[in-house]
Amino acid sequence: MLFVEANGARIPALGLGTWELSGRTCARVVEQALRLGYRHIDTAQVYDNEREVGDGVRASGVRRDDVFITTKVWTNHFAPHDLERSVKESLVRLRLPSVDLLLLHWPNPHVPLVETLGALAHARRLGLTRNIGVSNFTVALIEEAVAACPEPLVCDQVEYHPYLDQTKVRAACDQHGLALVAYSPIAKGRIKNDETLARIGRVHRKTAAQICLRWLVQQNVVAIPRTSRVERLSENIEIFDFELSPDEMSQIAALASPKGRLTNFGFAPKWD
Ligand code: 1BO
Repeated sequence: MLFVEANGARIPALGLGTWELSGRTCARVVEQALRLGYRHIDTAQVYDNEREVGDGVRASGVRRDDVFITTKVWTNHFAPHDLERSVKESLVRLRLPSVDLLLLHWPNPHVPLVETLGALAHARRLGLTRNIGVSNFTVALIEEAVAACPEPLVCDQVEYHPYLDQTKVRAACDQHGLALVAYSPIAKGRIKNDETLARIGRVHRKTAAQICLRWLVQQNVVAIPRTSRVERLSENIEIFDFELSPDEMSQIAALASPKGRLTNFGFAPKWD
């Protein structure tokens, strides 16, 4: 497993995303993923599956210290007094004393960012999390957050896959030492029948999804694909035994389109 280093954090380059996984399926997939060698699990308060993630981690038998666990604070808990309480509730659901990474899930323009970041940093100082970061932040918001946060931020988690150009966010992350963590890294399955990825896959004897994930980790990006199917868990992790050429990397980057974004809620910020 490769790691991405970011402002003191060491994040496994491939993780399991759990958005839209629930109940027994979620616990079973987390357990299987850890048995297969995954060492990074991503959850969030709003996914309503922190309890099942905790169940899966315990059932796997993998030592807590060997797993990197992220959760995210939902935007209705951004007021400073509320953030700490909500994180403690997440930890009760996960049945853990702390997480490895705690993120602000989406920007919330109704609460001053400086106050929320102060509360996030305080949660770190209390030992509720080892690292802090943000998610769905634009370049302007990254700049504002880095300037206002009393503790180093280690990542921005955003949608990223070959159909969505994230050059500007990547550059801002690089400039400030943040890792870019990619959610929906295989574009919710839309890459499956992509001609370019399939052609490159034939050269390396890999699937389109494996080519796509390799393309991300080869840019020093962390990818957190989600799946509920055990065979896909194995497929997604078998990306560390080959390398894409610079020309193949460019061919994949050229697939980006202005209509590539798949997650765009009404409360989303104005994207770069
Ligand atoms: C509302 C969830 C978006 C991805 O984490």
